[in-house]
Formats: sequence, C-alpha cells, structure tokens
Amino acid sequence: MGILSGKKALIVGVASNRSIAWSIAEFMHQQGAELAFTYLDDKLKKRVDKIAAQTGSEIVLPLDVASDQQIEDVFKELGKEWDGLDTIVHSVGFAPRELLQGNYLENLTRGGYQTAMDVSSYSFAALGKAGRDMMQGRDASLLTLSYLGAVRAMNNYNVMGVAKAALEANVRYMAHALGSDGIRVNGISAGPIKTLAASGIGNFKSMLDHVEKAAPLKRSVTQMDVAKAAAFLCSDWASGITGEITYVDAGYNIMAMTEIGD
Ligand code: NAD
Ligand code: 0WE
Repeated sequence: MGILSGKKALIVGVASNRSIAWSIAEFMHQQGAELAFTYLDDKLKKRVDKIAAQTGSEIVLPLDVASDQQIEDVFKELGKEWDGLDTIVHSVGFAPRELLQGNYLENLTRGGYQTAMDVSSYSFAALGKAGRDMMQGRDASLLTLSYLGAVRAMNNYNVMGVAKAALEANVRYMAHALGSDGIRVNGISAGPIKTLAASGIGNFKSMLDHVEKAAPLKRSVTQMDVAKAAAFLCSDWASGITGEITYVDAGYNIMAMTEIGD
C-alpha cells in the first residue's frame, strides 16, 4: 500500500524521460496513484504515450496551457474517464529563449514578459480554477515547481524569476481560495537539474558544480529527490500543509558566503 493508493492525479509537464514530471509520475504510480497525462504538442505525444503505458495509464490528452479552450477540454475529457480528481501536478515553465540571457532589462520585451507570466504562472491558477469542480470533497491537492530565482536575483534567469515569483504568490492565493474546499496548494523549489528546460542554458554544468560545492549536502539534486517530496506533499501525510514552498535543493538556499565558506 503506497501513500497515494486510490488517488487520481493529472500530470502536466512531461516532455522527456528526464522531465521532473516524468519522475514524479513514476514515483506517484509506485505509491499507488492512478494517472492521466497531458502533452504540449504532437511532437511530444509519442513520448508521453510511452510513460503513460509504463504507468498503466490510458488517459493522454493534449494541453497547451496558453489555450483556454484546451484547458476546458482537458477537464471535460477527464470527467468522462474519472468521477473525480485528487491531484494536479503542474510542471510547466516557458519564456522566449532570448530573454533568458544577458541583462534582464536590455533583453526584456512586453510580449516575452507576457508569455513567461502566462505559461509559467497564470496557467497554474487556470488549472486550479478549471479543475476545482472535479476536486470537490476529496482532500485534493495541487502542486507546482519553482526555482530559487523567484526570491533571489540571479544571472540569466531574468524574466523567469519574475514569473516564478508570481507563481509562488499564486501558491499562497490559491491555497487561500481553495482552502474551504479542503484543497491544498503547494510548491517545490527544486535545485538545478539537467532536463530539456536546462538544455542550452549557458554554464549549466558550472551551476551544478557550484551547487555540489556550496550546498550543505555537497551534491546536486535528482528528479527522484523532487519526486519523493512531490508524492509526500500530494499525500495525506501532508494533510496540514498548504500554501507552502518546500525547497528540494540539497540545502543550497540556506547558505551565504559560499565562495569563501566552502
Ligand atoms: P522539461 O522541459 O522536461 O519540462 C517543462 C515542461 O513544460 C515540458 O513538458 C513542456 O512541454 C512544458 N510546457 C512548456 N510550455 C508549455 C505550454 N504552453 N503548455 C503546456 N506545457 C508546456 O523541464 P523540467 O526541468 O522538468 O521543468 C519542469 C518544471 O520544473 C518547470 O516549471 C521548471 O521551471 C521547474 N524547475 C526546473 C528546474 C531545473 O533545473 N530543471 C529547477 C527548478 C524548477
Ligand atoms: O525554470 C527553469 C527553466 C525554464 C525555461 C527553460 C527554457 C529553455 C528553452 C523556460 N523557458 C525556456 N525557453 C526556452 O526556449 N529552470 C529552473 C532551469 C534553469 O533555467 C535557467 C537557469 C536554470 C536553473 C536559465 C538561466 C539561468 C539558470
């Protein structure tokens, strides 16, 4: 008996077998959850079909979170398969690549800012709003993925940091808005992990090297580290936790003076 047995979870954000959402899905399934998946576009459908099959799931639906229609349709389709929903995992982030480098203000555009906010922050609230009816009366929960750039200025993360700050505020406002329905809302702030979202980010390897020296645990984190915390936060073991951002970063965020303090 796993900690999620009998729970039904919707997983948004699988793009490859390195996706954080992939490990969360695998581990939640191991813990007894029944899963449904979404994929961004036809290019990704095959890969998402594969993990769905591996976890015994036959529910694989298209979802570009920038589309109101697709958000509505996902819950319409899910409602045909399931009579309720216990968990939504939101593991989605996007900003136009040009904005994730160099000087924040030099590279900033109104359109890029809006895209980052829409796809990376608004979408979490939109899923909570659209999924609310299916999550009534069953101790449901929502979970999203954030990053330290939400609360600290850092090189290159730029507009994504601003979008993650809004996402973390969403965790609190959604927790407040959904609390009376018994629905919990939490976030995990993960340390850097080599996934598609990290590919092409200059110096990613040196960021990992830095974390391995500076973090209290003297290592970087893996998708499994995140998946275990995710399963916990979505389970009844976390019944008293809502509106919270849990750091899964080998302790990196608690440190100061790391250059000389190693
Ligand atoms: P990933 O590239 O595997 O996942 C990102 C996902 O976002 C993909 O599945 C992609 O299809 C999806 N996506 C992008 N635009 C979308 C849209 N319009 N509609 C629907 N889906 C869309 O990378 P990942 O590292 O697993 O990222 C998952 C989450 O974890 C993101 O929110 C990311 O910001 C966060 N995160 C990542 C790291 C890291 O270092 N990898 C660290 C902390 C937080
Ligand atoms: O949230 C992220 C990355 C999210 C992301 C990645 C991309 C790459 C491809 C958002 N948008 C895009 N757009 C693309 O076109 N992370 C936490 C990983 C990450 O990204 C960084 C980091 C870290 C860590 C960017 C700069 C600096 C550090």
